[in-house]
Amino acid sequence: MITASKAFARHWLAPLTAPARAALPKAAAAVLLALTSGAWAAKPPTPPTPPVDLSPVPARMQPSPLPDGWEHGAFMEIFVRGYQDSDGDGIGDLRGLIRRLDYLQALGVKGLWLMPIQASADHDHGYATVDYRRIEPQYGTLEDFDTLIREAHRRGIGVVMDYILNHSARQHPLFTAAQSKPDSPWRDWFVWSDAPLKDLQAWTIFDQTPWHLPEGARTRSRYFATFGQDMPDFNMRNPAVVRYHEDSLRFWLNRGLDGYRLDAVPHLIENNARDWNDQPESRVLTGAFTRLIKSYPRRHVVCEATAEPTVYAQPEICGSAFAFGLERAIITAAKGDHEASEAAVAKVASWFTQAPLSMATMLSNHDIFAGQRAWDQFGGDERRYRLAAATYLLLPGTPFIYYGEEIGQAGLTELPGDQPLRAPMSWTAEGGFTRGQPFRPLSPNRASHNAQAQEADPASLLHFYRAMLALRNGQPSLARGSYEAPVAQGQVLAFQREWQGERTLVAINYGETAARLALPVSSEMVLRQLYPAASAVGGRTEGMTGGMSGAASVMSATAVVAPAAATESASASSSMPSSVQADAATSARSARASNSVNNAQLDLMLPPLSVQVYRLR
Ligand SMILES: [Ca+2]
Ligand SMILES: [Ca+2]
Repeated sequence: MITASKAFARHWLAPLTAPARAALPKAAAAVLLALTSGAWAAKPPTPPTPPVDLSPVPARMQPSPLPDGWEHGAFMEIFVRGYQDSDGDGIGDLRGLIRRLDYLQALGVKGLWLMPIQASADHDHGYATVDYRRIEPQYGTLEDFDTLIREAHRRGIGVVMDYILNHSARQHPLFTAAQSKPDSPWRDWFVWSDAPLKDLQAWTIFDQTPWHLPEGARTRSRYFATFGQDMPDFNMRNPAVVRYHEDSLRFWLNRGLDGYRLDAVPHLIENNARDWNDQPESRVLTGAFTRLIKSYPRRHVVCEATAEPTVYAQPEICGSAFAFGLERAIITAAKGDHEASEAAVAKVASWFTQAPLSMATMLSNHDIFAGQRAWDQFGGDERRYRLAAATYLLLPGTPFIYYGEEIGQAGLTELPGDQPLRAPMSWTAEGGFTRGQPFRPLSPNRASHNAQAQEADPASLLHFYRAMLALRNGQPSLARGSYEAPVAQGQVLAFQREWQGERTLVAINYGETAARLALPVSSEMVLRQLYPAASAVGGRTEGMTGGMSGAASVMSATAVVAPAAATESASASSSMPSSVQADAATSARSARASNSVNNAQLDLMLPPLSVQVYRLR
């Protein structure tokens, strides 16, 4: 256990790494030595004043107001700058986000991932941090943050935020100090080399050298920056740097934050020009940060680890990591281009037979390497869009919806890099994001695809997302259950989920033609249709599949099952044969479409481009 006084000494000594210590007058060194050994007779020397708050932050733990397992609910990834402006300056902010919490609650999300909200230098994505303990002034204040946490919790929603361990902004005051004076106490907080550039040529990261001369450099020392010269890497081998991050992580946890999305963790520590990605040291260090965060009750950690996501999802490293690669397979499966789709269906079906069920899933995010916005990838084909959404929202993993995805928001065109992915959220046909001039153009399809219009239309994409989240929130097996009996049959995917005796079956047909799926099941099984809503049986098929049924697919989607009372009695008596009846609702085009259970075989008829979900028991 670290006492306050020892922590103080440790803290002030920490920045004084070898070269700095050597430069200390002997007397001062003696005093410092006395401090570390716990002798407090001498007065502490006046330490250099840090240009930013580096004070230790002891843990202050409170019980979490969130329910057990909250992190298995769906999250929304939110770019605060682009979500809702509250004061007319054209920039989204925390007060604006607070105003939209009711919308998020009604959608059924259980968690928010906020892209960086700490003070940053880039004035866009926020990954160039200048102060780890201050809210980005354009987004609001600490008080706004506290209100956001309180109001989110009141709605049963947890909040995790981005934390950038690997690097700061070039404008971070510690880096500014470090680059201006080689004898700065913070010089060793970053990574330097005095070697001539020709000796550093072996280093190439993302097709460029990671070694950069500081601005106005008077020496030949270069700093190391994995993600370009604007974001210098911290020296994560320096214990003082690690402590600073630990304290800063606790700073937000103490205020009630529910966890972190840890950015770029395979890049924490580099060994040499060849061994710089995903080094064992980075895994160990990431695991230590995760343990700190999870020492607080019910906190969640999700890592961005493109190198080996399944490894980083292991409990000893992050517990969860984004399942990069799965999003492409899901979108390819849903696009339906025959051969590619079949191979992709097989890949999707087998994914969670290999990967930890705790992984984080998505269709796309704020980075262009993860693909365009889903709307653009599907060229506006909403039927296929829905199949992709259903797939990742019903598979294992914690799904992360990218803001605007639930209304089919289109990306921008003709902007560089990944800016097209981060337009303001389309709240109304006019935009509804700001009463001022938005910081970036609005989405081109906002007239038809905005939250207000879709709220009013029960057949909209927004209502489809709500229906999928209602399934997850109503059936624990879909949120946190096992992954069993995966089937990839041509363009049909089926799988089962089980949690504490509740078993669900999901079947998705990505093909343009109806498909029959025969599944072996227990002879005592009782089947209850959860989606499309059983109440729609016998009604028009349009709408039953959430609007996916076009004219070509007017064919019965019905399954069907004994009435609830018969269902109960059947399950109560194992000697009775399954009572599931194929009460085939028929359509003009197909009188044969029906689902049935016979002799331990379940026959499902799947209309084209459809999703069916059943409860089995
Ligand atoms: Ca604003
Ligand atoms: Ca690094």
